[in-house]
Amino acid sequence: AEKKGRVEFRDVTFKYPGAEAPVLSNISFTAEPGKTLAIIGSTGAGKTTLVSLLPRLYDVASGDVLLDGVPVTKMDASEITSRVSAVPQKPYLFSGTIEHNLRFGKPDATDDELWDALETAQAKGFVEEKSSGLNRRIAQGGTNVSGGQRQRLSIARALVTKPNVYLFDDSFSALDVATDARLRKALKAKTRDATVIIVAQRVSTIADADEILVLDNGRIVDRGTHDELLETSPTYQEIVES
Ligand code: M5T
Ligand code: MG
Repeated sequence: AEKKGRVEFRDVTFKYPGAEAPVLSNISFTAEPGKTLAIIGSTGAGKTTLVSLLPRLYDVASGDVLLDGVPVTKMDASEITSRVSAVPQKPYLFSGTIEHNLRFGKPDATDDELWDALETAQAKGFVEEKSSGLNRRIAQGGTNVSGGQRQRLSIARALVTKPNVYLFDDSFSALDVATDARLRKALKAKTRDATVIIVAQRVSTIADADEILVLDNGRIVDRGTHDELLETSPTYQEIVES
C-alpha cells in the first residue's frame, strides 16, 4: 500500500487574527512519507506559525494545506489528531503520572509501547532511575523535571500515537549534541514510513535531512540539502557560522 502522510503547502499566506501584515507569504513545499523535511531560520521567521497550520491551530488566509491530497480544512479535527503528532516548542506536561502523560494521545497503548517510545526518545533511563517508574508524579507544567526531560517525554508521547506525520518544533534544542544525535538516529529507525518535519535552530540537528527550507521573514528564501545550501545560501551560511 502507498505510504500515508504526504504534506503539501500550496502558496500559503497567513496573518494572525487582528494583525495587518502576513507572518507567512507564498509558502509552498511538499514533505513525503519516509523523508525528513527540516525548517531553519532566525527567531521570529515564522517557523512555529508554519507548523501550527497543519494541526489547524490556525487556518490559512489563502492557499492550501493538504494531507494526502485533502485540504485539512475539510478534515475532522479527530482525524488530523490521529494522523499528525506535534511536539510543541514549549511542550506541556500535566499534573499526573508519567504514564498518564504518555498515554494522552492513545489511552489504550500497552506498557511495552510506552517503554519502546521512551527508549527511542532517550528517556528510558530517566524513568527507570526512580522505583516509581511509569507511576512517577509529574507536577503541573512539568516543573519537577528539566527542560530536556520535558522535551524527551513529549517526544515519547508523540511516538506512542504512531502517527503518519511528526512535527518537532525545536524539540531537540535542550539536548546536548550527543543525546540529540542518538535520539534522531533512534527516531529515524522508528519512523521509517512516517513524514518527519523538524524545526531547528542548530544546523547539526538537521544536516542529514532530505530537504531543508530556509525561512526568513515569513518566506522560504532558499531550499536544498545541507551541502547544497552551504554552496548557495548566504542566509544558511550565516546560521552555520552563528
Ligand atoms: C513569527 C508573530 C511573532 C513573529 C511572527 C506564535 C505567534 C507569533 N506571532 C504572533 O503574532 N502571534 C503568535 O501567537 O509571528 O513568529 P513564530 O512563528 O513564533 O517564529 P519562529 O518560530 O520562527 O521563532 P523562534 O523564536 O521560535 O525561533 O513576528 O511575533
Ligand atoms: Mg518558534
